[in-house]
Amino acid sequence: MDRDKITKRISADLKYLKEFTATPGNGCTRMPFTQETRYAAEYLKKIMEDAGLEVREDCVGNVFGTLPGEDRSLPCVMVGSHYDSVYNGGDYDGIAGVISAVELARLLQDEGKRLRSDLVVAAFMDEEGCRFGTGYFGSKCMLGQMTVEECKHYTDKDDISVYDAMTEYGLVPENLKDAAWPEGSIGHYIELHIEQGPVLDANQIELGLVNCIVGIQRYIVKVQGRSDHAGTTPMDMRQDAVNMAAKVIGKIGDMAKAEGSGTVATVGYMKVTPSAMNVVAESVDFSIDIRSTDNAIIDKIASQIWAELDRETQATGASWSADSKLTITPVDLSPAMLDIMEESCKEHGYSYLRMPSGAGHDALAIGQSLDTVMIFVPSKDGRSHCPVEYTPYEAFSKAIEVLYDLINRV
Ligand code: HGY
Ligand code: MN
Ligand code: MN
Repeated sequence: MDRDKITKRISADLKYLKEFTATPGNGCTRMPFTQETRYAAEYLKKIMEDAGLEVREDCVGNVFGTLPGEDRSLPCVMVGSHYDSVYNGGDYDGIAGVISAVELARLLQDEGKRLRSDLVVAAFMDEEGCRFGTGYFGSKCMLGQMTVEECKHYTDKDDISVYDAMTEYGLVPENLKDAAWPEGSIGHYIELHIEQGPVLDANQIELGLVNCIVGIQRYIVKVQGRSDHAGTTPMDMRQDAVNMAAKVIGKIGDMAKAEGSGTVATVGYMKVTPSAMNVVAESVDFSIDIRSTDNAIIDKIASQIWAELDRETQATGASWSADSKLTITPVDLSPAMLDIMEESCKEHGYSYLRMPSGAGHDALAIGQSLDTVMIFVPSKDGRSHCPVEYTPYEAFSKAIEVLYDLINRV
């Protein structure tokens, strides 16, 4: 297979797409239902059409391109990823998987080949959940697992709901159910993604064959204290929300470390109210993201955090609450597709490692109910979700070669 041709085509697309960011010069910021996703969607539709695919954008912003198979009544092979990003993220997370899927269609066209079933290239909206605190929005809509009520519930930092953002974007959230694919219409889901961690790069391994994906629980916690004068209020009379939240937050990392086996817990977002130097904080909102391949460990850490919040708030007569943003269990991926990919790696002489994914991906949502697999390419120094995220384009061409074998053999 001409990997230079592959590298040349995907690099041209990725260089073009990285311009669709709200923070030029400071990483990729392509939030769902924004001008940036609109530009990216139009570009994806164009290159899918150029590749001879039947193209459509669904009622929630997912973009699909279909290359008809020999028997269109068969469940399709879907290959894809997401085209939104985190704030100030990298140029490869999600979008490189979408472009790699388009490249698979181009390769079939170059060879005048057809799969037995349809090949569907999928570009999902709002996998990251950064703007609204959700996650896997587009893929969950495809699975029929999102409701209009939830769209009204989830809001961004400016208190704009998913519902209003979709409306503003020109969509009709009431049509949400139309995004669901018929039961049995998707036979396999395959996702190529950057590893976003250090394992492949540190060990100089070319490809990761992902055998499981961690479960995730995400919350926004509010510690509700009382605002007071910072100078005149004695220390034993305070309900200082920052002081209470900090004591709990300071223990979360050690809770995860104590469990080992790749368990992680992260506080990535905090908001202090009223946030003034001479005012004892009235309240603190902070995020929690807990992940493990063992769901019981995730539940255990959540319970430990709730117990610490009880302890700190009861001591001062304050209170706390937690708003659940995401709860999704760990998923084991397709042994059969892993075996096909392993065979292909051996044929091509690519080094590979069967490994878990600490990042979520649309495959985590889809793999709960469908035959799913992922393939990783190395992330330089393990860095991701930041502007320095980097993977050489030729690394993708090896993964695309393995996926080309997979879609022809599955
Ligand atoms: O957060 C994640 O695991 C993924 O990057 N959305
Ligand atoms: Mn991501
Ligand atoms: Mn991603």
